[in-house]
Amino acid sequence: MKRMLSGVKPTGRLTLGNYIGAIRQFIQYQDEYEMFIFIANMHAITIPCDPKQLRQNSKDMIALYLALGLDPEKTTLFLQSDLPQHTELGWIMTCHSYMGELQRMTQYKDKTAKGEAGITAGLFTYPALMAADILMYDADYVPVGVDQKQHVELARDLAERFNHRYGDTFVVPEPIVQKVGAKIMSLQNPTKKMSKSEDNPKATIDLLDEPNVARKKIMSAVTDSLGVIRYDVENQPGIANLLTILSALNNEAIEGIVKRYEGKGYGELKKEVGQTVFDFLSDLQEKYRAIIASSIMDDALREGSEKAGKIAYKKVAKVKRKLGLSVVK
Ligand code: ATP
Ligand code: LTN
Repeated sequence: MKRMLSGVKPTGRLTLGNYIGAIRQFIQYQDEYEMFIFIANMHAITIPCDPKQLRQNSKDMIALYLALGLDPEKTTLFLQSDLPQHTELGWIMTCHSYMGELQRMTQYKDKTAKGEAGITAGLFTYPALMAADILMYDADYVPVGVDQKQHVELARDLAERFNHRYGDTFVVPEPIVQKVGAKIMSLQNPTKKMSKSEDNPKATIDLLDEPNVARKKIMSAVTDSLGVIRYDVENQPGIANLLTILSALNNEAIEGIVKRYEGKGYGELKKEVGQTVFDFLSDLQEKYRAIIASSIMDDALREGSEKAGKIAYKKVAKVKRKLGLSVVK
């Protein structure tokens, strides 16, 4: 079975966009691949973080992943900071990355270009840590958003460089960039992506939003004045967005929904989308609360870090041997 790995940064609350665009696919992939999913909290601290918030975000993320259907029997789930091998291999990767390579990484480049103050050295070297996260587990595939593709490519280069210098050590990973198609847009500006770092709370549906509040957000979503229900992203992005959400949550083809709404008004469509989101969140949050109240999360993390830890321990030992860092055989 091929291996797949992905990390999620606990830097905010998960949105309906994150679920429909990414998490839903992870959950499908766990049947096809040997999956590793970890909370990339060592990456989160590359920018200032409130400790309480970081802890809460990490917990919520794990509980939500489990509530959404990530199965710890199939997926190895762990917290990056629980395994010191990540930072150990991260340092080794830093020592094999060139300044020029890291300077070309867009995330760092954009921030420096904007003249942002307080950029840490961690933000600069973070792609080397990400390469370590991936190479540690010999991942064949790494599903990421477009913005992260460049980092997976660095991991490929580092794997090849290391294998070439010291002999076969790492699997060269391949990025899998999610097909757009289910891109969920802001409810207030439907030409912009729904994003967890959005300031206007009315634009975004958090997976932990009170279901009634979420319903209201749908009811007040920005649409248009054309008055016809069609899937037309160009001219009716708000309606197209509502249709996409409904189609994703109900597993119903958009064409079918459009047919059902022939001759009907926006109010009716919003009512159904609102109710669907309400039901989805109510069910999800019930599961989330049960998970928070149980020991499921602790058990999943313990088992996950035990399994990942064994692989990580072996990999780092091998790398140290190759580098001449270990003296005893
Ligand atoms: P930020 O606001 O910090 O950029 P984000 O909400 O855009 O965060 P990311 O952490 O960058 O989310 O992305 C996590 C995953 O969720 C990625 O695979 C990304 O493609 C997907 N994703 C994020 N927002 C959406 C969206 N609105 N529609 C579809 N997929 C999304
Ligand atoms: N950098 C990624 C999170 C991340 C990751 C990884 C993703 C850290 N390590 C390894 C895939 C594989 C982000 O900011 N979303």
